Amino acid sequence: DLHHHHCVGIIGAPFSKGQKALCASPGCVVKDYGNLTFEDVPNDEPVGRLKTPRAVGRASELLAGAVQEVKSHGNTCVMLGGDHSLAIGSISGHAASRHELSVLWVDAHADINTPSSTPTGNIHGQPLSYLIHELHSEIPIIPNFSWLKPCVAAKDVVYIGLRDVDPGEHYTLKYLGIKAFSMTEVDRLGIAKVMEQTCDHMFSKVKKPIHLSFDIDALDPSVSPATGTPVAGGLTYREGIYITEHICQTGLLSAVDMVEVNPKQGKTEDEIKSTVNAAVDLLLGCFGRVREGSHDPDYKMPNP
Ligand code: 4U7
Ligand code: MN
Ligand code: MN
Ligand code: MN
Repeated sequence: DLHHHHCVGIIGAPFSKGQKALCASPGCVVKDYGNLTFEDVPNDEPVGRLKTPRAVGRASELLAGAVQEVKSHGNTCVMLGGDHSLAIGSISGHAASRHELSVLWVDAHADINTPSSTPTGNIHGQPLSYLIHELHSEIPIIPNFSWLKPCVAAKDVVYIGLRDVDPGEHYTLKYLGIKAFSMTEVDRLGIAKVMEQTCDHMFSKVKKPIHLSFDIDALDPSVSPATGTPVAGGLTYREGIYITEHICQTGLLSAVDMVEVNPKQGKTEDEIKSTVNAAVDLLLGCFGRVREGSHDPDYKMPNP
């Protein structure tokens, strides 16, 4: 059955309580797994500083199951968010089917606050602290999170695009020695060297499947303004596309999150269009669209 071989499975995850996108058809088979429905969780009072923890825990568990299903069919998984707290579910579900993963986190933010270091209480600024083994002792018992187990090693995480990192996050990055290419490194090295070094780091031992978690706010707000926490000085459209083309060429891309695309944050129709367009083009880059163009092996020139 066509739909169960080498195809891309798309899950819509319109969830925004840890703080929607559309897709054009790329040159591969796409199976739409539909949108998940997230029910409201009543009486979702803060736990410590965490806002709406029960809703986030429930949504993440549901998404983890959906991602696991897509992976069990052998498909590459695309999750369209929704906010970045969804990566808790997406990466957990991916890891459940694939053992060891490399995680490439493309974001203006490090999203590695712990429930105690968070300045805002928003869980979309914390997903990596729930997922990384080395941070396990920082995570308290939280309602609706009991299903969750850390599943990623600190050495298997690489960041690109950082430019708004909180003190507690910076401490954690240094303490755990996590590989990070902030915008300073992108400026210094250029995106081609950044991607070379990213892959050197990810493939230093064995070739693990790649989980690409792409927060649209990694791009400059002039390109993708329709997002909740824009930060000046981001990646250009071209640098973003280069990242996806390079990751596609490794042949190891196994799951993608495209998150923090939020049409409600667009001030004009053009702002929304530009943001959604960028997200679509990044996904097409992930699945083989190349800027030099391409043609099928059996392509015939039309008769003159
Ligand atoms: B996103 C922040 F304090 N660090 O923790 C926090 F600046 O998924 C922002 O990357 C988090 O968009 C941004 O709330 C989360 C804040
Ligand atoms: Mn971000
Ligand atoms: Mn993020
Ligand atoms: Mn954001």
